[in-house]
Amino acid sequence: VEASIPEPQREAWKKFQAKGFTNKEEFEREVVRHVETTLARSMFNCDETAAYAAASLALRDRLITQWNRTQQRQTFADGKRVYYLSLEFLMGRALDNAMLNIGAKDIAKDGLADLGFRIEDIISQEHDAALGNGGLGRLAACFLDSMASLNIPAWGYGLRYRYGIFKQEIVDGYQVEVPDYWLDFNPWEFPRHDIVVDIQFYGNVRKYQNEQGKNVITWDGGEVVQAVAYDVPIPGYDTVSTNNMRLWSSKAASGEFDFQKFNSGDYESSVADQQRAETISAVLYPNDNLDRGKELRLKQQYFWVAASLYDIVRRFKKSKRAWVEFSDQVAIQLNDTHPTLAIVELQRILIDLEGLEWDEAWSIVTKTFGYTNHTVLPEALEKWSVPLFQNLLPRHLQIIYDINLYFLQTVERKFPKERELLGRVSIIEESQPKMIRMAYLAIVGSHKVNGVAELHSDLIKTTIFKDFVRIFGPDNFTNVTNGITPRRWLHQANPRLSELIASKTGGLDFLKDLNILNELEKFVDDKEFKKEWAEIKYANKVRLAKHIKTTTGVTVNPSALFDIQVKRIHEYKRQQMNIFGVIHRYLTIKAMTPEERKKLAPRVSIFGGKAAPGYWMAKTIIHLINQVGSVVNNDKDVGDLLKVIFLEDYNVSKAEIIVPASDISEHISTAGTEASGTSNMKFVLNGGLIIGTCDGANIEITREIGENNIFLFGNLAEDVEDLRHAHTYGAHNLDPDLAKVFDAIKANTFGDAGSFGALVSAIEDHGDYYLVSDDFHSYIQTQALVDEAYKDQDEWVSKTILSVSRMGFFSSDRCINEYAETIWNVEPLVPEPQERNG
Ligand code: GPK
Repeated sequence: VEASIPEPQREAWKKFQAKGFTNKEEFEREVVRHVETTLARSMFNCDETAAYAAASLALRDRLITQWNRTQQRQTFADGKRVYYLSLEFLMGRALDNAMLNIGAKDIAKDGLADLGFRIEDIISQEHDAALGNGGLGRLAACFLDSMASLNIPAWGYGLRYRYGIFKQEIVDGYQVEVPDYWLDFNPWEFPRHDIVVDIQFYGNVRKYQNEQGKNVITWDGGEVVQAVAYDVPIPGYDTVSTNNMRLWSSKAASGEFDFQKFNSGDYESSVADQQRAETISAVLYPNDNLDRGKELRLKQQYFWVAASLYDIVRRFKKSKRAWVEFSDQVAIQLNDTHPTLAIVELQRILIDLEGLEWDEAWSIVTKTFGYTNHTVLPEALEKWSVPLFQNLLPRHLQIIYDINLYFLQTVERKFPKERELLGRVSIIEESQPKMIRMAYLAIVGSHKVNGVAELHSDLIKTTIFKDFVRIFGPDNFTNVTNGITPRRWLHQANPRLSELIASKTGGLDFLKDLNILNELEKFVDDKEFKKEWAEIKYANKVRLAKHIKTTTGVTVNPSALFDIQVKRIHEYKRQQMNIFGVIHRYLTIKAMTPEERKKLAPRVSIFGGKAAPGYWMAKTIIHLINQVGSVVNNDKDVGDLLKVIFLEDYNVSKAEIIVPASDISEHISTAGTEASGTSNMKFVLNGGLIIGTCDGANIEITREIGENNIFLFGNLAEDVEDLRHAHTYGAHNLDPDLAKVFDAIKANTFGDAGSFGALVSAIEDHGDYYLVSDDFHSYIQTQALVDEAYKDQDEWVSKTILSVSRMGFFSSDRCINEYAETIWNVEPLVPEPQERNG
């Protein structure tokens, strides 16, 4: 239905157009209005939570005006849009970012002060939007920020989980999971109760000839669930462009809550139907780099993909263009294989519903999609069991079989003599039961496949996707090295450093063009500058020390070297190697004379990160870290020389406190396992150095900042396979220092050794798959180099300044520009000057 206001009445609309605030007084008026009318409170009843709510509502009024105009402008321009499909968006807090991006932070700060509040206290009231597990989800959030900031017409599509990633509590040294119910009050989302899509599951497929003699395929019966849209505005930095993130929430289809059943007393089953529908978007699966093949997860994937594609196709059809133009209007990026069903769903829409021929449809599909791979770990590559899939999505299975058939036919024509090749690249794995290999489906259905750092992109081409490079040619495979948004990860997290940089580079332009950081290079030997630089780092460490004190009760010395490893707990990321190194340090200190101890650089080893609830080994690592902490932190011989801290519930807002406070951070995955890593970039950008392996983006960071400014160690990716082979078939010689660490653990130094048996025997007896022993010596030696280097503070500070000055490459703006040019073929849509700030 057309619902636009007729021309004669539009004058009245324009006169009363929502404006929001443009100065401090108007901001205050809006805040007070929201406290009094929206929240029904008063100045006698306004705590920080209420002030946060009212300030956010005032901000969002401004945002929504910009958002509406941006959408109108994009619709009118009728150009190409990007759709970023991601099951995870790890957004963190929105208020500070919204204030910064729309340029209202100073107004809000002064206005809130007039009303009796400190802006920092108000910002910290907000609950993180934690709809993601780790790097993959945070990358999607940085990308949204960059796409809006670069004026690229783009929508994010995801799921509106009722529960985000669980909150982590540490009880007696063990991780305990607590549900994250975050939607109590969320001013940043707009329910669109008028945008509802019916999504179908199960049922039957029928094939028949219609009156014109054409073959028709229908899919019906089964269960129907409704997808309701919730929109979240995504403001760009220093632009009025405000993009949209649309999250789908599931609810029972009308009629699903069966009043007949209800009235006849069958309450339970009528309620059960409703709950079953709502379960689909209820919780985020808490696994990082792991696929578990659960039916509900597949339901989530199809629910989200089908709703998003319905939306995208509907928008395209409004433009009345021919189908061949679809990929001129639409670019869809698949964030990992989670949305791969979109390929099948679009093919289904085109052939079953729109009546296109297979080949014509398939050509549109492959031009539309791009696929980003984020891991080579075999346990993370998605596969769906054919029987499970057949039951839930019978028509989609047929289409997958057809896609596979045509694909294998072309392979056979191209490589007629290679019989085994067909089995190797088949989308269907001939196992018991048969499995659908989602990464293969994603490759076959996309025009570009990319990895997320150079080494990773090379590895996928030479290992897991090697056959596909031969089949499709090397041009279909490319690299786009990850990036991070400097708005959140420099300016918001480290306001003083940002201010100092601004004072030397002529303002905040570096937040839009991070290569401007280059200009800092001339200050590497500037005494005054270095002093300020070092003071800011110290202040950030004091801030973290306070957080440590209030959350753990442990006092740490801010002058000590802060050594930080925060990320999801995983054997491949090797937090176990870090804690073994800490134990080695502890044993070394214990064996020293008091004189020797005086020469040692004091260190605080800080850990943080969540273990997947079902990942027992990761939970054991957390337990060991806490046990080591309770022994070391209470040992009088050690004092300030070593403290071991586990920070509870690592998340985005805590990262904003932790990242600016590092001297050294650890990125020590087994070479070849960490696709990119993004926290490595964040730490260096904030004036910390890193110790790391030659893995993921560490390699490119080294290239940019120079090898004198990074502590690299360990075996190379190219040697990993041979080393593993040697463990399996030769004697595995345990590193002697590591052997001493194990002896201490076995002597119950850190509590019952039995608790840690599995950790030790993974290395001693089960092949040491992650090469902890092989890399241990190199790791310990390199940590000693860190100690030495830290003693020369003057040199250390110069290294950090030089490093920051060379980090421009790692802006997610650079990264998004590469996607836009090489994969999406999409142009920015820059707002007219009069639209800005008005
Ligand atoms: C990769 F496969 C996955 C996954 O399931 N979750 C996840 O966070 C990460 N990732 C990689 O492990 C990181 O190396 C990478 O920087 C990040 O994705 C973003 O690309």
